[in-house]
Order: sequence, then C-alpha cells, then structure tokens
Amino acid sequence: MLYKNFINGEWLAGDGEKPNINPSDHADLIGVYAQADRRQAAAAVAAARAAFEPWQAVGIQERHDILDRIGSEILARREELGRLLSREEGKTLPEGIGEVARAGMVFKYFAGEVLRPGGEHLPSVRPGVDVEVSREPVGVVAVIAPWNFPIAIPAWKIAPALACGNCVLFKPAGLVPGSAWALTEIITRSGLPAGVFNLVMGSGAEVGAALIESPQVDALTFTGSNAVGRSLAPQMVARGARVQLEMGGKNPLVVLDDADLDVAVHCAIQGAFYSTGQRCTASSRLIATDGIHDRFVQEMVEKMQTLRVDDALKEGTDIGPVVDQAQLDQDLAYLRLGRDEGARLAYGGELLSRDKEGFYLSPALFTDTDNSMRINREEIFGPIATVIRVKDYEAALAVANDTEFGLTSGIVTTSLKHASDFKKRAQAGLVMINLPTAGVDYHVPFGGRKGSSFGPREQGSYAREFFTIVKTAYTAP
Ligand code: UN1
Repeated sequence: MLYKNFINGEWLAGDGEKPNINPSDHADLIGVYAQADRRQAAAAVAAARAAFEPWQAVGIQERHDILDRIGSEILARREELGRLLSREEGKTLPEGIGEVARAGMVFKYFAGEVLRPGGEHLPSVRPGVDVEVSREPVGVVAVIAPWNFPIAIPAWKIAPALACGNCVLFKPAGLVPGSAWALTEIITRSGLPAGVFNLVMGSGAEVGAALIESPQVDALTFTGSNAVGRSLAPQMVARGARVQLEMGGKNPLVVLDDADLDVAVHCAIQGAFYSTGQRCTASSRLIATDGIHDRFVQEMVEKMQTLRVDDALKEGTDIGPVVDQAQLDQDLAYLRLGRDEGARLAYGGELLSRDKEGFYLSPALFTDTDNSMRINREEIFGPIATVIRVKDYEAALAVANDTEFGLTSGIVTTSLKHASDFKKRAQAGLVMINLPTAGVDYHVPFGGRKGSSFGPREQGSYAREFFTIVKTAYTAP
C-alpha cells in the first residue's frame, strides 16, 4: 500500500516514493510512503496559511475536544501503534507501547491547556487606564521531527502548536513515516478544519528547505542533530521567524563513592543502552569516583552480559537493533576510534547475527577514557558508553560540565550535600538525582543549555512560550 501525504484536507500521492524497512528484519517491508517535492510542500504552506483565520473562529471548547479525541484514540490503540513504532524504529515493544501512551497523554494534557490560556488584567501606572496581557498564536508552524521518538516528539510539538491555535506542517523523519502517518490519520478524523494540519513526508533537501525558505512559515520547531539544527537557524532568524532547536547531548552520569551500587548500575544501563542508546538524553559518559570505580565497572559488565539484543518485537528483548546502516556505520567508526584513542573496550561492541537479518550490535563499554577523547566529546547516538575515572566529587562535577552540550546531567549519591550542590551547579537543562538521565515527564519543561538547545523550552505549560506571541493592550475609558 502507498501511504500518502495529507495536504489541505486531502490525501495526495507525491513526486516519489520511499520504502519503510524494519531494522530488526530487512525482509519486512512496512509500507511505501509518498515523498513530497518542493511544489507540494509550498501548497501545504499555502493551505496552512489560508486555514489560519477559520481555525481562530473555532472556540476553545471545540479545540479542546479535538485534542482530547486525538489523545483518546492514541491511548486506546497503544498496543497496535506501539507495535508499528517498534517495527519501524527498533526500540523494544514495551518501549514502543510506552512511547505511544506518552504521546496520547501529551494530547490529553494540551487539550486541558486549551482551557487555561492564561492572561492578565491589571491597572496601568496611568490612572484610569487599563492593561491586558494576552497570548495569540504565532501562525503557521513547521514541525521537523527526528526518527528516535517517532510519535512522542511529534506529539509534544504538534499538540501544543494546535492547542495554542496555530496551523501545522509536519515533516517526519524519513526512517519512521509509519508512526507519522498513523498519527496523521487519527488527526484527520478529529474534526480539525482542512489545512490546519498537514503531513509532508519528504527529504530535507526538498520539503525541509521549502518550509525553511517560505516567508509564510512563522516558526520552526526542530529536534535532531546539531549539524542540521544549526544549519536551519540562520535562515529562520534572518527573516524574523521563530526557531526552537532541540539537538544533541553528551550527558554525564556521575557515580559517587557513597552511591547505592544497584541504583548506579540500573541508572547507567537504562540511560546508556535502552532504546539502543539512541536518545539525546542517553547517559554516554559515566563518571565514577576512585572508591567505587572498579566495583561499578565490574557490575556493569556483569549486567551487560545478561542483556538480550534481538528483534524489537520479540518477548524478552532488552535492546533492539540500531536504526539503519548509516547509524550502524557511525557506531562502528566510534568503536574503532575509541580503541585508537587508547580507551579499553571492557565489553561489547560486536555485530551480532540473529534469526532475522538486522542491525544488531551488542552494548559497548569503554573504560580508561579521559574527557578529552573524541568518544567523550562527540555524540555517538548508539549503545556505547564510556567510563571516566575521577578523584572526588569536585573533579566529577568539573568533568560533567566540561562539554559543549548541556541537555541532561545525572548523579547517583546518598549524600544530600552532594545532590543539592549538583542540582545547583550542573550546567544542564535537566538534572537527575538517582535516576537515569533519560526518560522525562510530559507536564514539565524539557530542554537543554549550551550546544544542546536553542529557544524556549518544550512541553508542559512552558510550551506556550514558543507557540504564542504576547500582546499588551492599553485601554482608556
Ligand atoms: C526522553 O529521554 O524521555 O531526542 C526523551 C531525544 C529527546 C527526547 C528524550 N529529544 O532523545
């Protein structure tokens, strides 16, 4: 079956077609997806622009109900959609179902936010004058999403955009069109006026470029690599459009001498290797103090030996395949680089063969690394973590902060003093105490500092900072 784009309320074939292959089983073709070209992307932009006025006329009760219906259907179909997600992206089935549930809850949450638009009414400093502060939608919003969270990230961009009254152009990642299409199909039956939401699958060079260049697009919310994010921003800023970028991480997890070792190993395994390490919130640098380092490494290696790498849909699989050949090549290149830089591969990093042909790689742990090595500075985006040995807490904090990224930063400790200090001094948007660096809630802000993010936070009520524009109105009687 050919899955089409959705533009101005119609399903349209594209200029080309792209197959969607299961990374756990190369013989499994999930579907063939239409690829829009520039002309179609421009038509979608025009449709979104034209739909903006009629969308404003829809009241907040109806807008709430639309988002609520979308959320309810996603939640009701979580098993089926989770299976599709795991089949196309490669995270395990429990992770896939969990992600779909998260997406459903995001729509439910923003359905509620429709009814809480906020606003202020206050006296002016000039007697008799009245001041109102209100929020209006930004207009037409382009959503460019990555492949590693095929439904949750689109949900946490699309839901607040619609909740705030914007029109949306959704360009999913080329590797995961199945979840994007399924989400779109649900949205098309929710009661939205034609043109308010458009799905434009296609390449960055065609669709991405058309969205970035169009003066009709008022804002871009992007999650993906640093290289792409940074290349998109200047054009948007140059024409005065808004841009929100969520990019890479090189997230530290500090393990102090006084840590509960089981908690430390649990956090490190979950944060570094689950979802095949393909998360911008992954714990990629494990920073252990002298007194616990050796025990931590030993327990990590023992635990890693028990992790099952296999078909994402198979029961009992802990780690699914790498998403595609290009990502696998990148992972293998970093495994070679780590050895060349003098790190010791304590475990893993091997290509595995399973019943079906897929991109199977065993989780890898490097020890004897220092923070200046490229494996500790660049985002790998695979099931590969490093251990950095340090003298004490102060040294650990310094290493944790010594990175160009700043998304999430974690510490495992039983010391309230160190936990409190770390919360204050970690240079990251998210700080995790005795928890994995990955795995976030949907009702609170998400985002990083330094090279990880640009623009206002995503998620929770803070999401409105990006998706609305403030108006201050003065009235004299
Ligand atoms: C999570 O860890 O729960 O692309 C979310 C990413 C992030 C989302 C992580 N933007 O990995």
